[in-house]
Amino acid sequence: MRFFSVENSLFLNKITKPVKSLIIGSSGQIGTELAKALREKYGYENVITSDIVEKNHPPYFYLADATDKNAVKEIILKEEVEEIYVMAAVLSAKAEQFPGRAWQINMQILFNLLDLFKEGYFKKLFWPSSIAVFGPHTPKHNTPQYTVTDPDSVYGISKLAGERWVEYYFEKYGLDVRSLRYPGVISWKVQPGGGTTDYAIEMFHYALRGEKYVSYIAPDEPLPMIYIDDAIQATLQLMEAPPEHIKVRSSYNLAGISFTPAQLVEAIRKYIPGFQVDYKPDFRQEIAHSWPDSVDDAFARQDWGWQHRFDLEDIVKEMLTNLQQHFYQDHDLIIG
Ligand code: AKB
Repeated sequence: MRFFSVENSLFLNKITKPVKSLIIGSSGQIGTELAKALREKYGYENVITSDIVEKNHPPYFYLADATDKNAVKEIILKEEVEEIYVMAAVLSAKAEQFPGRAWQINMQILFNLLDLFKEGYFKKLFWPSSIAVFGPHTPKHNTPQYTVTDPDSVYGISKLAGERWVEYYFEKYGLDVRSLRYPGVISWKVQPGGGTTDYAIEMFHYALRGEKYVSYIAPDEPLPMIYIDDAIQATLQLMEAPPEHIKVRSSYNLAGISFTPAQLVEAIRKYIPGFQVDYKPDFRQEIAHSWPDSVDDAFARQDWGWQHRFDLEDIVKEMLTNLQQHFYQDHDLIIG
């Protein structure tokens, strides 16, 4: 369990105190679900959230810019935060449009946290990496944990640099930083913004609205993807694992499933047969093509028991059911 224990010398019984976490970027796609999962497990008041946009409310929420080190430090001190999850980043497609800004934001947030960590302000850090660390010369199929990493996107370069830094801080200063190379994350509650893999989520929305979708990814381009529940489960499992089990201190490969746009369309058409799709690949297709088709996450499985639960069929059912129920009630779809 994820509790620090304090010895009570008089009665020799263990008093346990829940760990207090801070999620930076808590209003985004992964941050929203992570906050919910952590709060269900450890109590609402033990999970502090913060974002640059105000979608949540105080108490336990702070409107803050994570590139401002002092703003983050103030939250840590005020709330006695012990563990931090950094879910704020400029994703791949957006980063290609604003390279300098994306690099500055992604790296500044990480360095602020590494500095504060080194200065002793908290005890454990989760920092997300991505399949974007791989590049055109990486083996595409079942991409291993240790292989060629020659990303040619700004986002990928920032993630790879981040991986090198977190491992460096672990080796040099013993900082307990943990990381996952997320594939494309499929979720229904909050849409991501600015990612290459976002097409998969957009397809569900268009299908449910009865609109034609124009895919910016080619029909036969496979990409590694994961359902949000699996992504959250992996994050919690990694953070809860005893430190001696964490053998990869850069970032763990993480796999769910892989599919192409054409395969996703076919799976959605089982429920919405009239769903129309056109293909007009743009610069995001080039990014997608430089990423793996599938990744090998054997290290995550061996070291801390990772196993994904959701396959394509499960994801399609979950997405259509939840989106229909929460956003498109007027669409009379029956999912068996
Ligand atoms: C993106 O498409 O940029 C992200 C990612 C794979 O890191 N979803």
